Amino acid sequence: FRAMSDEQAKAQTATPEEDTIFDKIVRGDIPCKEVYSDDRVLAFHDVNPTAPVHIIVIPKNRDGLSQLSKAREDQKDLLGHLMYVAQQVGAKECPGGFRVVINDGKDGAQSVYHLHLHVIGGRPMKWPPG
Ligand code: D5M
Repeated sequence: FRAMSDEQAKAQTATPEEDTIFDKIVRGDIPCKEVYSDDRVLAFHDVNPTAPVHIIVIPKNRDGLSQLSKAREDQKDLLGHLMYVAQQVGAKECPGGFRVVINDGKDGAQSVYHLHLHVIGGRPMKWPPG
């Protein structure tokens, strides 16, 4: 019971600067199905796929990039690299086309506060998204 209370208290005070599940994946503390890795970026299959292909692309070093709206000017090169990796992964896994999504904040339905691009495909997408 004590542990549960601690966990609940932690959820109440969680800030975007705290460790996320993606930090644990980068460190290798929890496993992922990796599809791409380099010195700055990691891509892996989403654990809860919304389409036949659903890949998450993240910066290995979060460095304050909890969400897109927190991006700094000195991170523009990293943002470009993330999109380039998304393109490479998408073109390889989804030759018929794909979608790249970044959810930002509460209204954007963001759940993990470590910037990530969703690469989604393998079926025709609908528009507009919900
Ligand atoms: O999307 C966060 C996404 O992260 C969501 O699609 C599930 C995915 N996710 C959460 N935990 C894991 C693990 N452990 N492995 C792989 N994928 C994971 P958001 O845009 O924040 O709503």
